[in-house]
Amino acid sequence: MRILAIGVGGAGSRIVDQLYNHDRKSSVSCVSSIVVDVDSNFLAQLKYLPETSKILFSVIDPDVQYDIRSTVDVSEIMTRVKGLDNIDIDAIMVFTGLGGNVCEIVPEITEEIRKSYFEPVFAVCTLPYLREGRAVAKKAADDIEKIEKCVDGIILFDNETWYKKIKSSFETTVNERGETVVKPSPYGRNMPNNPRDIYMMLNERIAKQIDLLLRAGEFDDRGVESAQTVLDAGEILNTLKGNGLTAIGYASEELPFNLLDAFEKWRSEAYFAEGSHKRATRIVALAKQAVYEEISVPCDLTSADKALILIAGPSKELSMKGFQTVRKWIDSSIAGLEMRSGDYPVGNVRFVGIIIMLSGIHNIPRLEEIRKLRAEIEEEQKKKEKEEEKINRLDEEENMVLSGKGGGKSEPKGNFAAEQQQTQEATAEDRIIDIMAQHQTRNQQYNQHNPQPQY
Ligand SMILES: Nc1nc2c(ncn2[C@@H]2O[C@H](COP(=O)(O)OP(=O)(O)OP(=O)(O)O)[C@@H](O)[C@H]2O)c(=O)[nH]1
Ligand SMILES: [Mg+2]
Repeated sequence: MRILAIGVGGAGSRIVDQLYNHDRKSSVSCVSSIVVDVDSNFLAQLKYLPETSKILFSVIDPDVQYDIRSTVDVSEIMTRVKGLDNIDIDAIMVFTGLGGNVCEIVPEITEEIRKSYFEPVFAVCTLPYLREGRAVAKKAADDIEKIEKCVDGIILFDNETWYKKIKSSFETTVNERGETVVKPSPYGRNMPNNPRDIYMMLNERIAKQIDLLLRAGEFDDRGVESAQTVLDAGEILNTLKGNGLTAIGYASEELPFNLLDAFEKWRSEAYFAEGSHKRATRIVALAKQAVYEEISVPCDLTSADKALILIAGPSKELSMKGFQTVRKWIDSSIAGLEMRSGDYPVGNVRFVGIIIMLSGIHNIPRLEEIRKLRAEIEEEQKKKEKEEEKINRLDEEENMVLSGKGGGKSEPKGNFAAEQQQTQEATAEDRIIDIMAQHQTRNQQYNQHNPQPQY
């Protein structure tokens, strides 16, 4: 499957950069890339993309609030996109980080693309980390709703989940000799401290998942053996299309190198029966891992409308029994009725891999969490507005009272002034009474209740 990949903003550009790297390493090219950002440093830091794939719309200082619509020229993006080799693309994918500023331009870009291309447009979006705070979460929740309206589907990747996952893969353990050792991780030797290096790890994961999806059915002559069920690009696109949010799970297992492979024909039947059971359970275990552990965004499988399953590896390792069990499991679990599946027997690899794509998912706990944070902010905002309204009303009433225009129950301001004056007069009167009292004889004591002096 061939795509036009457009990276928008820092996250989008970095992911497309890594996707481009996967693509150029492979013998079949599946991606035409272009990236757009307002930060020249970030564009310069991209490792793999050629300069011709980068579009910069400069702002004086990206850290200072800028207006994205007046900064990015969508027609310029379109001119550059049309200059790419897009003749045989099957889809357009826009990559972006939800919660960022540049990602706000995605609906405009999509709208322009639709004027020139009839291929479906998908977005690949990252959800922010929890620690980025409620304002970013709120923006991400708003962004996703705006983007959802203008694309044919969104593939979600949760930064928070994958950050935790990668971090825990580096956890230390104590060995038999009581020494603290770092557990080997498939992501590298050590967990980096630099956020940019952590993003690299996350982006590598996203790029790999998307790359595998694109490559389904695009193996070169050296690789493909005869497949039992083949899926083409159209079926992948149909699973994604018109169906809201999609999660992609991918799990693989390296096959142990076995010298006895060479003497396969002399092995006993019992050996093969045992091996067949092992191969079937491996496929089922990998499928569970793909859905529950290695998924781009954790979600409720039973809330999905559609699913797609692909298994790949050397044909003798792809157990049809295992494959059927997985198909039955997914088919009976998802809410919808559409399920597609295919196998790609590849001769020259030493791994078995499985991709499970779930689309039209209605229950994504991380998204719910982000929406809850937005609801909290909105609730607080409403409360604040109500309080401000109350204060304003009181101020208004006070002003009316002061200007003497008030009526109804509230005390008119004029009266208040008169009352103040009266109080002042009363205080003066009290003082005179006091003085008089001091100079009066006992008989002449002034009685407040009967102001007639008593002689
Ligand atoms: N997976 C991944 N996520 C990223 C990366 N960079 C940023 N993010 C996430 O994406 C969100 C948006 O960040 P950017 O894409 O850098 O933002 P932007 O659209 O360029 O806009 P600015 O905020 O103006 O830089 C962030 O809040 C992060 O959650 C990255 O390289 N990889
Ligand atoms: Mg940026």
